[in-house]
Amino acid sequence: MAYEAKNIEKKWQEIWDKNDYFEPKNDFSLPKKYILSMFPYPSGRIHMGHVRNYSIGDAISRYYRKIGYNVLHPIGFDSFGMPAENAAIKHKVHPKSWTYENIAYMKNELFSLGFSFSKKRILATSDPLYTKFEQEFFIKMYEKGLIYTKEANVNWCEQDQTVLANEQVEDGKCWRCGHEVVQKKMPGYYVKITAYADELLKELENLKGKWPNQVLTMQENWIGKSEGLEFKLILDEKSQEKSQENHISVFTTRADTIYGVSYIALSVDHKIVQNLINHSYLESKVIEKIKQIQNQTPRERQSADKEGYFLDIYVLHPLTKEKIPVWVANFVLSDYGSGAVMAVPAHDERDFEFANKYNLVIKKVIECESKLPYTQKSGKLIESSEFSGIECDIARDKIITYFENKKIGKRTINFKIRDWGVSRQRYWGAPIPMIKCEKCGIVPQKIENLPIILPEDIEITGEGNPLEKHPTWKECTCPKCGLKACKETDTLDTFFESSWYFARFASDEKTWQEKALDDPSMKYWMNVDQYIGGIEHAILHLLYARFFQKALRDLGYLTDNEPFDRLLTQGMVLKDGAKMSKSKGNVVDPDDIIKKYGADTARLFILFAAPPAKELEWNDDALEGAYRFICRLYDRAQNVKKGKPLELKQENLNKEEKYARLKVYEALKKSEEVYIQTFAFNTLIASCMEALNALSICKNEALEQEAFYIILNILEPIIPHVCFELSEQLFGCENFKILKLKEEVFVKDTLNLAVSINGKKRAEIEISSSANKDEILKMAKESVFKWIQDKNIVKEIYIEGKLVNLVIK
Ligand code: ANZ
Ligand code: ZN
Repeated sequence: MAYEAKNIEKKWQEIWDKNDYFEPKNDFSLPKKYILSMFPYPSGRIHMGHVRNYSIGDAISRYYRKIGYNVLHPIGFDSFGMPAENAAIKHKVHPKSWTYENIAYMKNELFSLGFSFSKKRILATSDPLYTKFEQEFFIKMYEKGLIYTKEANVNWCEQDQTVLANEQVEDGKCWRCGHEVVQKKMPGYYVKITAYADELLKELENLKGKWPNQVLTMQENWIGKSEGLEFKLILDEKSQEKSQENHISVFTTRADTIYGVSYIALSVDHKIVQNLINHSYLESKVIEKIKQIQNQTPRERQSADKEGYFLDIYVLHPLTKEKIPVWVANFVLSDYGSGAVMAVPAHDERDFEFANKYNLVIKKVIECESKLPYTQKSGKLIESSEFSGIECDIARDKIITYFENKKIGKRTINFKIRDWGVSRQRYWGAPIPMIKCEKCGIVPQKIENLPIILPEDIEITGEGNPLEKHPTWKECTCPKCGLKACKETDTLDTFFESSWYFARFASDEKTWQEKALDDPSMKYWMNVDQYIGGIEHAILHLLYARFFQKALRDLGYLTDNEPFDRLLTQGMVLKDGAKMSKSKGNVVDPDDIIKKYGADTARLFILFAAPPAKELEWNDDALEGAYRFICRLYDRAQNVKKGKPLELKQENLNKEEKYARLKVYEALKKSEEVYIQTFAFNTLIASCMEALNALSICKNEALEQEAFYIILNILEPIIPHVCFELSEQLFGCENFKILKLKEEVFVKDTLNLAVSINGKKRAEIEISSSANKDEILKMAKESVFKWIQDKNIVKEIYIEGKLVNLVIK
């Protein structure tokens, strides 16, 4: 019988399915593991990145089941979003049918790879039942003040005709389509992620060692906590009159440089700038320039050449009372701190460049040898009145305290992270469950009326908001006053859906109809023990999900503080050095591999080709190699004696047999560390190959039997179909237990000793570990006979287990 992947794989997939092998058990007394790979977007077909992601998660899940854990390993589809609408425009299909056809196809592909997903807990985030509870969360958050509306400058993608959150703008471009993002003032709903900024930052600490450092650092920088001083600079009398304000607030992280301030820079959106424009104090040429800058994205402003205009107003320095000129400048961010900067050109790069360009005063206040700007945070203060001579770290604190004592400023913390804008002007998303009533204003839908679902008769042209253009959908009555009102026509950012799917998965599916999340399941299954997915979500999904966990905890739905205990970010799958992608035309279709070689070969290749966190370069030869390995394993198993393995007596084995058995047990030992700790599946597979090689020169039936029992067991989480098949053929059991390590196998019964003469190594001997000193010395002398035959040995030194040294004359 030769190896035939197709039949074997079909057979076992049916058996697993029939026996509900992969369903989590509702016995909450068992130890549990919740293993989750990020769910896919139903783009149409599974790609190699998915195969990698799910092969890793599957191997871990299968291992934990094997050692007695109750395992939750679910899958679903992140199924709202733009591509469905783009397909609708291009191919005239309805986004819903496009999506659900893709889901059906991809589900089949996933199960044909033998992934041990629960079938009862599959969900799609576009299901009305999912929308229902998502809208419930939205309303609960709104009522708690965690969601609010405001009109603000937003990132707008012309291509996708929709708003993007800050996290979804990468290098000034749309994360999805790569189109340049522009600024647009619009009303929208915002999630108050900033309310959790401190907690989101603090708890990164607890994730150290469990999440990749790179992800932790990216989140830390994104949250961007700065400690500093906020204080007011009073405008002189004439300037107050002109600007209609009496002061300017600034935020500085470098209070130690307070004596080096030589001008104040305002952002173009600062209230004072607007007031000066409104009262015609600025030249039309300047106003024109300011308008231009206002239309740029923050990023464009940052990368442009420094540019600004003197506003012909002055503030007084809070300590020296000197007059300081006020400028408007393009490099000052509108929505950070107070949108105004105390500029210290001697010690700040941007301030320096600006001062140079406009010939402004540059005043050095930290002692340094190097040329200006000197931006390091070390050195003693100079020209700083009573603070001169103090190290700047200490001075910074002293100056803040001084401001606080005089009640002219306060210690302040600023975060870079901004609230998450979730309104999208697209059709294929969860409707925002809010109503606009002329009398009552903005009113949430009633919980009992959820879900608010999408109309199916819709025209999608790619222009304008489809729900807004629908003739009747938005008509409704106000839940508060009963008058005619309007439904909100924006839908939710799809990251809203993926922020809580892991908790939904953990709920008993029998409760799915009635409630969002069921308590006993949340307490038992959450949080996710091992999460696996791409690094591209480092600050998008992974940050939103952490926020949701905390918000849902505070709304009483969940108890854990963090959603994901451990995180593995798998590396990309490359071909010819580039990421596999349709646009580059270098994709390998997993379906083709399954057809040609079978699912086990695909899985073995993907886990053997590289450690999971590293990039994986596609290699046809290695794929062939994986297939040949499975064929050989199968062929050799045909000659193994059938029946449960017998007890093996270590002392009855010869040298080669002992070595082969050692290799088998080494692989067994390694399996524990790999499946639980390192996930270096490639090294585990290599160990199994080594063991099989060592075994090939032995002719011991019982040893072979034991070895196959163990190796099939170790490899089963990686190549499950063939391992189930062979273990059934050989041992008549379908799911067998990992054997305990036998310590005697690891006891070496021979060891190698170096033999030196006058300290110089001349030979090596292999001795039995039970040999005594006399026997060892005798063997040692024989091994170096030609060097000592006509010499006198004056001293014989034996260092136990290490070496023999003969001193001769
Ligand atoms: C004076 C100073 C002197 C500053 C110096 C830096 C160096 P982080 O660390 O990112 O929080 N700043 C404050 N508000 C700003 C805004 N709206 N747009 C642009 N820059 C702004 O940055 C804080 C520092 O960035 C602050 O400290 C302020 O400049 C500037 F040698 O104040 B500093
Ligand atoms: Zn009303």
